[in-house]
Amino acid sequence: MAELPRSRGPTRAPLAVLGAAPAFETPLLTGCPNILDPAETASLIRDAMARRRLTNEGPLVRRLEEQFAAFHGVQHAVAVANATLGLQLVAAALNVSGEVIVPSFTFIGTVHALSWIGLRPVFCDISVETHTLDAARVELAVTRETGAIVGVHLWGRPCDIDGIQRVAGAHGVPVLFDAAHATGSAWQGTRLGRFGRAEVFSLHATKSINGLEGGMVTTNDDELAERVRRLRNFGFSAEGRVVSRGINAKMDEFSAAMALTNLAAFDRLSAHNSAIREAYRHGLARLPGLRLSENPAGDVPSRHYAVVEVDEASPLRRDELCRVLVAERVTPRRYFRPGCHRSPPYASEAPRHPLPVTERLSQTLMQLPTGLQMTPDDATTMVAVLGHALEEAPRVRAALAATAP
Ligand code: T4K
Repeated sequence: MAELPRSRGPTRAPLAVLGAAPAFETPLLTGCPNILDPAETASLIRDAMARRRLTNEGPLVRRLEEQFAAFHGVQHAVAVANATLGLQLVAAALNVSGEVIVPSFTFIGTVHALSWIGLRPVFCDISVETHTLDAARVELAVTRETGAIVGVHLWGRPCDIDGIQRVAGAHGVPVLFDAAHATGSAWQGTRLGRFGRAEVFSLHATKSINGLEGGMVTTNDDELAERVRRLRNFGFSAEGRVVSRGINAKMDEFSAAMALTNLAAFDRLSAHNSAIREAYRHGLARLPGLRLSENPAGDVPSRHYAVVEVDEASPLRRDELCRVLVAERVTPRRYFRPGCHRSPPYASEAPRHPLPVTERLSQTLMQLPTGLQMTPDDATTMVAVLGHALEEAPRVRAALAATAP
């Protein structure tokens, strides 16, 4: 961002947007990957290279599947190339057809995955407290065309699993959960992974457990797990015969190496993120109109997501605060604006059901960095910057207007 003329008057607050030096020398990114044990990861990758077993259900992928299943207390964990393909494999394995009830407030990948295989998304609103599917609204969205309900454990927060399953049970439709954000998360004291017909986790580099790219389908259903395994590998059975259609959704050994070492250090990452979140929470509590979004139903163990709610009491809007942070070399994210229903190709059709909470949250939430790239003191500095910006709101707004993006 261009430096602003200091002739606007003395800068009381040290804000880059008002011409001061940025608060951070090194950029802080929301989504910066965590690599918890680079030496062990490199050693596993060297071993894989020495074995020349690089993919197609190698030993590291199998070990990861065992450890992921044990970690989540579920019988089957099937490693896949990414969660997008994982969602498609589960939907295909369950022969889902027709319409799929899904939140609009999610990463576009949830919806693309389903529509790519011919399913028609029906967007449903979320709860303002949890940011996950509102079961009462799901009930209103069910029709004879409904082929499945896909809940998203957004920010690692468990969906209203009971409520959604009750609706699904009453109408005889399967439930799957997009657990892309939810590695390590628990619902009423039990780790996610066993709920619905299957759950699909992401091990993308930006997730709490990073496997470069990757995903994991979990289920307690033996037959479903077997079908997903087959579909993941061109329809080959364990005996090496093609017994159905299939695709290539296999995970490679390097991804498994990275995910294994990160999974082993989950508690360390959790503790680190916990301290960062505490610094955010403590600082934000003193700022008007800003607060760290919490899961009302309890803790989310990965603590990977630091989502800030910016309401009407804030003298600056969410988008203005994001620009203030960018000037300080911090990259916040406005996940998940504008809502999938407003993105092509889905925007061409008006949503069938009202989405007021989705509309509001897509304009007011801001996600801040966490992870090993930073310390709790960095979080405190970031909150101080936000506080200065709010105090100087008229000057900040004028400065931003002068450099409109
Ligand atoms: N369901 C949900 C609810 C999801 O959030 C996602 C994925 C999926 C399903 C599908 O899962 P996968 O098929 O991917 O397994 C990113 C990720 O690509 C995506 O995986 C993730 N959700 C989504 C929330 O975020 P972008 O387009 O926002 O990523 P990008 O490239 O802008 O990076 C985000 C930030 O992370 C930037 O500040 C840069 C930083 N970064 C990123 C990468 C990849 C790094 O510093 N290093 C890196 O290597 O989608």
